[in-house]
Amino acid sequence: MSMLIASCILLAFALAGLVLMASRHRRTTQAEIDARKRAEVLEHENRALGAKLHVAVEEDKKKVGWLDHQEQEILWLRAELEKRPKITRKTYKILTLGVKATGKTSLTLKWANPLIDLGVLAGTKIDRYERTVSHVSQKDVVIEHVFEVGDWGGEHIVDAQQELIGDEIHGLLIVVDLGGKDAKKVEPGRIQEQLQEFQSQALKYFFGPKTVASCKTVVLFINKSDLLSGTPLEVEEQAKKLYAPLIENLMKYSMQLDIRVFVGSANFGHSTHLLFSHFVERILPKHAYDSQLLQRMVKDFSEAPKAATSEKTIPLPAVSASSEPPKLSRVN
Ligand SMILES: Nc1nc2c(ncn2[C@@H]2O[C@H](COP(=O)(O)OP(=O)(O)OP(=O)(O)O)[C@@H](O)[C@H]2O)c(=O)[nH]1
Ligand SMILES: [Mg+2]
Repeated sequence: MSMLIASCILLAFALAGLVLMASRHRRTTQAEIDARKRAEVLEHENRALGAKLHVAVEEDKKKVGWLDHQEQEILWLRAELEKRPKITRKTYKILTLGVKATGKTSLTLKWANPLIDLGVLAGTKIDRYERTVSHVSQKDVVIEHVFEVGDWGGEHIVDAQQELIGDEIHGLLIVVDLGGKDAKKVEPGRIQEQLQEFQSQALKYFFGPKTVASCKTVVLFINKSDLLSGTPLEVEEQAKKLYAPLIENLMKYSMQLDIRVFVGSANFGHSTHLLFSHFVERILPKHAYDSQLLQRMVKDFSEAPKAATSEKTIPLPAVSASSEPPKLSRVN
């Protein structure tokens, strides 16, 4: 009996062992399957990453090649720039002054850029404009010759005088008129006012030693000639007669300074283009002409009315050089 019980117990133990082993075997197999699956997934991911890495490496190579190319191009451009002539600027200063609303701004804009549409102009304090006049090559340097025009408002005539006295200026444009802002006819009272403003004591103050030394030309522009009637020659005569005392006072300086009188109209563009040619002729050294400027000057002189060109003109130089069209730009 006890033998039987012992055998049963042994059998039970053996059975339990077998069940345990079977269960362990099953778990091991499942883990193996899972591990294999994970390995497969990882292998797949690895292949995908490998492909991506390959693309990235190829792109990197391309970028390195592109950067190399860019660097080559930069070096080439730098070398080209080095070969190009350097540009330096030579500036000539022209000052515009006169009492309020004589048409200084209208005139400045017109002579510096004849195609401008004047529109409505507000009173000025000071405006500065730059106009490129010519480009001339000298060895490996291109010199850009520029007119810098200072347009002082009539209310700031004292500041304008200060600049005239203190700075080196190359041209002076005094603008007087024949009538006020919206005048329909000549206004003698206004002319008297301006004759007073530029009486001989004041001119003495204007034409100090510094001005005499640096200023190449003084232009008196009698503006608003459209308020007079008659032929251009008659209008010029009448306007000059009205401003005879001022012209006489100015002419006292004609031994030291080049003095020129123009009669015209900023609004109608009468005589305005002559100002440019005149300033070029008087201010710009002859070696500073380029072919385009020369052409323009020849054209202006051939078109100029007889009265305006009756005075002796300086012969134009024969220069050949290329240049861009003149530009007018407002400074600041
Ligand atoms: N009839 C006539 N009017 C002109 C002429 N030129 C300018 N004007 C007028 O005069 C007024 C003043 O012109 P501006 O060019 O502003 O004069 P300005 O001398 O610059 O004036 P401020 O800067 O205030 O000293 C404007 O109403 C112009 O239309 C002209 O040739 N004929
Ligand atoms: Mg003005």
